Amino acid sequence: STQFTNILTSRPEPGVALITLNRPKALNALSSPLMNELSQALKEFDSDPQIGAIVVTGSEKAFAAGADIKEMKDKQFADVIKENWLGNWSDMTRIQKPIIAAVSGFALGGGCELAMMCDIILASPTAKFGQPEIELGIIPAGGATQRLTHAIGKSRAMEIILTGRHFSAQEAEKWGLISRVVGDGEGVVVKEAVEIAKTIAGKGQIAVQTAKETVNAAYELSLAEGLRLERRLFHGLFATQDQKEGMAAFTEKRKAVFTHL
Ligand code: CO8
Repeated sequence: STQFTNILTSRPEPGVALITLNRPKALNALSSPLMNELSQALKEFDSDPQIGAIVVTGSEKAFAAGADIKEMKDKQFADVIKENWLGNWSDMTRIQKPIIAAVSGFALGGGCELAMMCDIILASPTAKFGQPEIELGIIPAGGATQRLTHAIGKSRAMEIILTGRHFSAQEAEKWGLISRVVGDGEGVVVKEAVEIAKTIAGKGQIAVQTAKETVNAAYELSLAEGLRLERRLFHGLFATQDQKEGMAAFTEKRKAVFTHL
């Protein structure tokens, strides 16, 4: 597979891909080269039939401290328009397989937004989230005004985005931004994320990807449209071998062996 310089990739368990952001000297600032590599790795794992779920993590000190400020500071309007700068950030939202963020240390600006593009967020107690863009004279641009507001509500999102203050893993858990705070330290949170990914990878991939699509539709559609999509996709799963196998295994009191067909 492809050689990367700003990220590391591995397969820690059957069915699980692990992507580690790896610019330690810049606290994993999300430079364009890093984001291009992340996009490419995500797409490769998404189309790899051996992989059922993906974990994205950083280091003990930083998940990611945001977009690369040194890269963007001298950019002009004409530059950012013509190169559609950061346009590939939304690539992550088009990945079909579940993505789990394992967050330790700083998840700021684009780093917090990257975590929010994932499907599940786990954090170690040392994680520090925030949207400090206001300190730089800009606003968030990787989705925080929308996704953070949906996740934690208007008043909290306004406070976080307008003051730029950091918030803790415990606050993130209490507010419903993350699933839960896990253990102490990067190693523990990554291990737990890999365990969840392994569990998901053991299910039928068609049902998993359909479930992800349907949950995400809750952010886009009216209730009536969302329920209709859910029902129709549910009906569609009766055309899969995995549905036949899953229900046969239940009645025969054995573990299902999904073939993703
Ligand atoms: N960009 C570039 N370099 C960075 C960044 C960054 N975001 N964050 C840290 N670094 C670098 C520092 O410059 C420093 O490098 P050097 O040693 O060469 O000076 C190194 O990382 C270590 O950083 P510090 O010395 O500052 O470490 P501290 O432990 O003292 O502080 C902090 C850690 C609090 C995380 C601090 O580094 C900080 O505040 N960083 C900036 C955080 C920030 O403002 N992030 C938001 C950036 S704006 C953004 O993300 C917009 C997203 C747009 C997305 C659009 C999608 C379409």
